[in-house]
Amino acid sequence: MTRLSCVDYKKEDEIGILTINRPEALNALNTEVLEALEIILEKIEEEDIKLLVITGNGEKAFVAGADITEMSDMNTMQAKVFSEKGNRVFSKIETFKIPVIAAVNGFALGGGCELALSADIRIASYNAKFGQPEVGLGIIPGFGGTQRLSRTVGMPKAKELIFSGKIISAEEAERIGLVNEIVEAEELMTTTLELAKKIAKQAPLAVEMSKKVMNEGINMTISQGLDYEAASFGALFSTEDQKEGMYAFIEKRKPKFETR
Ligand code: CO8
Repeated sequence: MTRLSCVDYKKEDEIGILTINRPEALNALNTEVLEALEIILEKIEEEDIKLLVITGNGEKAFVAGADITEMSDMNTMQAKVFSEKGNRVFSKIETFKIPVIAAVNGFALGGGCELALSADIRIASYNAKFGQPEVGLGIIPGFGGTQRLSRTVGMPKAKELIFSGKIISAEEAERIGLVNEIVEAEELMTTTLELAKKIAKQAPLAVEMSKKVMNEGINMTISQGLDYEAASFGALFSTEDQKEGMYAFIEKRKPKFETR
């Protein structure tokens, strides 16, 4: 287990687990937490893992937002710097080579919802709650919410949530596509790790490339995206994993992927 400030990291087989550990403030993100996340994420990038899980410590909150106390007296420049710091960390998560799953164990509000949005997949417990309550504080989402929420749930729903600041249940979040799956709180980690292990069994380069092609393709025209897919599809045919995956099928055995 590595601990830096209020962020814990441990490795379980091929899966990394990152925990925001500041339960006394419902895991709110202050500068210290963001800086610790930035440093730890850089270290994790060098680790031999196939998937990263991000969660919050305690039963109540995933992350209840950016730290309101710290933000309250910021001036324009400080707020911009804080927003850019968060964006740097969350973009790193979004573009992480390996898949990232957010295991949302409670409140995911403001910056917490934005952190979950930067992951590839969100699994939530029934007690999780989601929302972007920033307008009630006189600000707007500043860690990517205005961009990633609409790309995830569509512009009308994102506008409804951001304009009203309303907090929605895990069931509602699942209904609108913000959450992939909801489970009982005590099953959150088991379910998340089951999915993580299933992903970890697939050909690593293929998983990595599908993430990249999907993430980058969404900002392209459909024809550019299809060209990008074809080029990436072709590139995988010069990997051992493609030969192993296909020959294992033909030889009726389980593939043994050696990459990474
Ligand atoms: N920041 C700082 N402290 C917090 C935060 C937060 N976001 N959320 C909770 N806490 C603290 C509380 O102050 C309290 O501390 P203390 O015990 O010292 O009084 C402790 O955590 C427990 O919280 P509560 O007593 O309030 O617990 P409740 O169960 O009564 O309520 C809620 C739980 C509903 C989650 C409530 O705490 C709440 O509304 N929190 C704030 C939610 C929020 O508005 N989040 C959005 C923040 S803004 C944001 O995230 C913007 C992101 C972009 C930033 C861009 C940079 C410029």
